[in-house]
Amino acid sequence: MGIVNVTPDSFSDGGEFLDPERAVEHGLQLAADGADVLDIGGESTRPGAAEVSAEEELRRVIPVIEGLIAAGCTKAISIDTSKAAVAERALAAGAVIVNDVTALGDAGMAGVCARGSSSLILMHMKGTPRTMQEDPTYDDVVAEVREFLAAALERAVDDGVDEDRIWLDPGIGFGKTVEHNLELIDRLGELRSLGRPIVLGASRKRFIGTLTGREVGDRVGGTLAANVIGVARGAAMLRVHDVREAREALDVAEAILGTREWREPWTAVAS
Ligand code: PMM
Repeated sequence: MGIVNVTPDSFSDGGEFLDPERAVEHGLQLAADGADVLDIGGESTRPGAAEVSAEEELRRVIPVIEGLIAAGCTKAISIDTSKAAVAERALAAGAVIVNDVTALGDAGMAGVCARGSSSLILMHMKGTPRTMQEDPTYDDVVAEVREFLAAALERAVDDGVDEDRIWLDPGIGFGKTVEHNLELIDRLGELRSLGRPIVLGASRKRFIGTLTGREVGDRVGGTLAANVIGVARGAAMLRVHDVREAREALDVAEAILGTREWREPWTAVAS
């Protein structure tokens, strides 16, 4: 999953692709680089980020979705939003996946996904982007994240979302210390027992900067290590900025580790 952030303030690429034409161009490049999915986001979720209105989010993302489709993009388009109204319009414009970092924080979200027959990514976050990095604590981070995702999965299914279309994400960096992030990646396999494929979003995140001393645009080496270990522990999709490098690392990792066990259901959803 390649990231297209249409925001002025995302932590790693804020402001770079605010112009729809540049965002479309970037998305097409990520597709050419080997992304299966393009994740279009109009609201930054970095720690401390301010909220954005639905109107502003729509103004940012809809032209990009429409532009990608008009340009002949055949990759699955994902809308990174926590607002049901934005998801609904994005699905109508051609998106097929809703990436909800609040895991149904908006009560209308599951209904929109059910009606639109979209896939749905449910992510764990402790608190809100404004508060999440204020001393997050857990007894057992993996157990708590697992419990949260199990409850979100149940709610989504109760609200009519097809269980086969749901993906789960531990939310690296969302209310977690460096140690929490490392433990979640190392014990990612424990989330597999929920029976749904796992998405991992570690790309360029702060814990990688802490460990390597690198600035945000210079974290591809650390990102690849996190992603390859994530795949070895059972991640089925990687949300990344640097698609070409991730694809190459995955090709080699998968050649070593064997078959792409979760790829089949994904292909069925995307086509
Ligand atoms: N991280 C960010 C935004 N959206 N969605 C999912 N499913 N998982 C993530 O880890 C995730 C996300 C923040 O990163 P960005 O500002 O680079 O988009």
